Amino acid sequence: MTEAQINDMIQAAVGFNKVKMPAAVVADYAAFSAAVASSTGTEIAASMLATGTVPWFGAAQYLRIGFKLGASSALIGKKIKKVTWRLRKVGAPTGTITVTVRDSADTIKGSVALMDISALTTTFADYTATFASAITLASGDRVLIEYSGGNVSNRGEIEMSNSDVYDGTNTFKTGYISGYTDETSRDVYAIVEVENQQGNVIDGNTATYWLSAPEAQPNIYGDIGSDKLVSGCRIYWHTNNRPTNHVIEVSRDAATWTEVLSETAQPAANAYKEYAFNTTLARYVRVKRTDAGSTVLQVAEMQYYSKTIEQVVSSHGHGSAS
Ligand SMILES: [Ca+2]
Ligand SMILES: [Ca+2]
Repeated sequence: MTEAQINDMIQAAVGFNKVKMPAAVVADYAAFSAAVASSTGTEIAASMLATGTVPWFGAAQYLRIGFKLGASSALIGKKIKKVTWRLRKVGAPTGTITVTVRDSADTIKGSVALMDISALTTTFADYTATFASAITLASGDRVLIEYSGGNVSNRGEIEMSNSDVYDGTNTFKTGYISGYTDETSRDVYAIVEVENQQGNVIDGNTATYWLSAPEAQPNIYGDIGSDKLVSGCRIYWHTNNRPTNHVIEVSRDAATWTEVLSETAQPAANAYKEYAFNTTLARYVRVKRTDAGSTVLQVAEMQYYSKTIEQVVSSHGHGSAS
C-alpha cells in the first residue's frame, strides 16, 4: 500500500478534512520543491531615455552600439526579455538589424532579429526586440544593436545622450567600430524589460517575486513533491499587484483543483498573510486571483503548512471541528 493510499484511509476514517488545526507558527511552514505559474509577465527594469546625440550605425560608423553593465550595474542578475531602442534611418539602407547580448568575452548569450532596417522611418521611433527566452545579465555584458550594412549616405541612427541619464557610471554606452569603445559618462536610449520568474516564490527571499502577465485569473501553485496532509499556507505580498478577491486551492494531480479558502479582502503589503483551511490531502497548493477582468498577480514567497499529524498528537487528537 502506498503512503498516499494510507493517507486516504486515514482521511476517510478520521475525517481530518473536518479538522481545523491550531494557528500555525512560523516554524510550521515548509518550502515547496517547485512552483508553476500560469504566465510570466515583464516589467521595466531600466528607462534610459537618453536623447540629444545621434551616432550612426552600420558600415559608416558603429557596427554595434548599445549599453554595457559595469561591475556594479543595477541590471546585474536581471532576466532581460525585451529591449526598446529609439532609431531612424537616413537614405535607403537595407539588411537586418539584430539585437544581441554579449558577455565580457564577446560570446553571444542571446540574439534576435529586430527588423529590416529599410522598415525604419526617417523620424525617430521606438522599436522593441523580444528575446525568445529571458537572458540573465551579468557584469561585463553588453546589450547591442548590430548592423553592418549601409554606408555614409544610407545608414541608421540611434538616440543617445552626451551625459549620464541612468545608473551613473555603472551602466553606460558602448560601441564597436573596429573594437569596443566604452564611454562611462554617456548612455544610449534604451528601455529594458525583465521577467520575474516563478522560481522566485520559493527562493526564501521576500525581496524577489514572480509577476504574471496581464490575464484573467492569474495563478501560481507550489509542489510539495508528494501527497501530504495540508492545513494551511502563507504568502508574502508586496505593495504592487495584490489581489482583493482570491482563492486558495489544492490538488493531488495539478489538474483537478478543490477550493479550500476564498478571500474578499486585500492582504497587507510587505508581510506574510497566513491562510488556514481544513486539513486535506494534497500535493499542490495554488493561489489564484479572481478579481474581474484582466489582472496581474505578484507573489514574493509561498510556503505550506503540513504538521497536521504532529499537531493532532500534541493536542491529544482534539482539533477543533468546523
Ligand atoms: Ca549611465
Ligand atoms: Ca522570493
